[in-house]
Amino acid sequence: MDISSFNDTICAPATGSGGAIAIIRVSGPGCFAAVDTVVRFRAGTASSSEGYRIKFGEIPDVDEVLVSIFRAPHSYTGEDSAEICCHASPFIVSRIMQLLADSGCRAAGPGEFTRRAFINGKMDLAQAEAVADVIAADSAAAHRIASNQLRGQYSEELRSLRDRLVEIASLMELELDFSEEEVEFADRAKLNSLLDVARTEITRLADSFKAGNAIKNGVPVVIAGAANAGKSTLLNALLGEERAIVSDIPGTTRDTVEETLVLDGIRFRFIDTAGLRESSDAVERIGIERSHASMAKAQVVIGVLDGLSPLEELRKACKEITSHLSPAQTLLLVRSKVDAYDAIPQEEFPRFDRSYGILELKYPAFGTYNLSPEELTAELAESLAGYVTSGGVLDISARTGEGLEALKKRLVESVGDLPDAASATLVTNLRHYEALVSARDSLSRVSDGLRSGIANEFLTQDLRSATQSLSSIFGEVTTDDILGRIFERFCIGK
Ligand SMILES: Nc1nc2c(ncn2[C@@H]2O[C@H](COP(=O)(O)OP(=O)(O)OP(=O)(O)O)[C@@H](O)[C@H]2O)c(=O)[nH]1
Ligand SMILES: [Mg+2]
Repeated sequence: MDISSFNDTICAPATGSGGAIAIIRVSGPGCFAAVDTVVRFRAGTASSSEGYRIKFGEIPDVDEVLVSIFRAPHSYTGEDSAEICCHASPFIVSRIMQLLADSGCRAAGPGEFTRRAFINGKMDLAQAEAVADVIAADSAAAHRIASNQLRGQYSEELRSLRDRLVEIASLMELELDFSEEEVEFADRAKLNSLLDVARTEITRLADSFKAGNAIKNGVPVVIAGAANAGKSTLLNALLGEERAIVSDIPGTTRDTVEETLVLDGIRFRFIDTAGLRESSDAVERIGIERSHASMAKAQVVIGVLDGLSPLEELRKACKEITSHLSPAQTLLLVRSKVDAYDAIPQEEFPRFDRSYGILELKYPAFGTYNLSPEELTAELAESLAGYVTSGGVLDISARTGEGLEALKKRLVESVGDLPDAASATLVTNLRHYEALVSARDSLSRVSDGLRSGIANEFLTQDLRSATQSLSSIFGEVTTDDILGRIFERFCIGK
């Protein structure tokens, strides 16, 4: 039985470049006819073969191949499908693709196989998205979350939550139908407690996004600060490689530079940014705008204060950094280049000498060196617009490595305890997170409305929109537009 709702046949290489063997996937109603035109089988044909068979054949002048046969609906897409296994030469792969095209197949776009699997009911939308996550997973925890989602455990949990909301909605709607007779079917107290339970659960799921996203994509840590403060040098020192260009010319970094590093089992995504300063250079200004955008998306911002700049400059830098932060973000302030202090002759530069008027003329940054990290923290408090830098300003030297272990420790602490990916259901997908937040907001309106006695017809609308938000996660309500956006991010052949 062909359950497919598509009438064309698609093909695509399913393996990337490199390796010894390549697989070309074919799916759709014309699949077996096309394969039979292209491949000369040793015995029989694809069209007459049973499903779950592997057949040996030859594509004249191209290659010897093995073809796996899947009959609808028992295939990934739910359609008649075949996988042609050949040698991985780019020439052979493109020649086979050409021959399939000549036999009526169309080259598939990104994610088209999975899109068909979803439309043909082989998996729900959350599972389809998990396919891409399983492929992209590069840590055990990320793999575990994606696998749970692919197996449908995640959808199950959301579906039962959605069903509970449907039940509440039907209780309220029933009451609505009989409103003329002033019948109150739903016990208000019971409704309230049902709503509270659902809202708590949705809030827990929405809140898990921070941890889920940290596991899947890494915790975004932006290194920000004034030009020449030592940001790129710090990135290189953390990574242990010369990733970003470093120079003594302010404005060296123009674009954001990104690299990941696993600390204590947690993946961090470090983003080095262009130094924050007034600039007349158009390209640098674009870079600085990107710095602002990165800072807005960061979970943690490492504010680098140039240890060789006067205190006034550091105050300005703090103001500049905090003006781009929101309360949910963590700020870690570091004073850079402290190795340079040691190079200063003690007799000329007594570190805690408070009568430094003359020295400041000679060394403009003396006011900065002169302060211990605690004193510096206190001096900067006013410029931080209420932000606290946990543990105070940390002295570091990217050159000697001083303070870097302490900085790493603070980074790990700032993330807190990540829930165990094996036991908790974690949300890792931004689309799901947004749907959950919208469901939670709708439910809050319902709860408030119930308490203040708003008419049921207004409340049921909000309840319905909460239900729809949840359903959109596993794709029971969806649009072509949403599907387009989800599947365009897939690789071709999946
Ligand atoms: N002594 C010393 N010098 C450093 C240290 N870190 C950076 N520098 C120097 O400071 C200068 C600027 O360093 P960068 O890392 O390029 O500074 P940046 O903040 O990325 O600068 P922009 O990209 O221009 O904003 C270079 O000459 C570095 O060698 C350090 O820990 N100790
Ligand atoms: Mg730089």
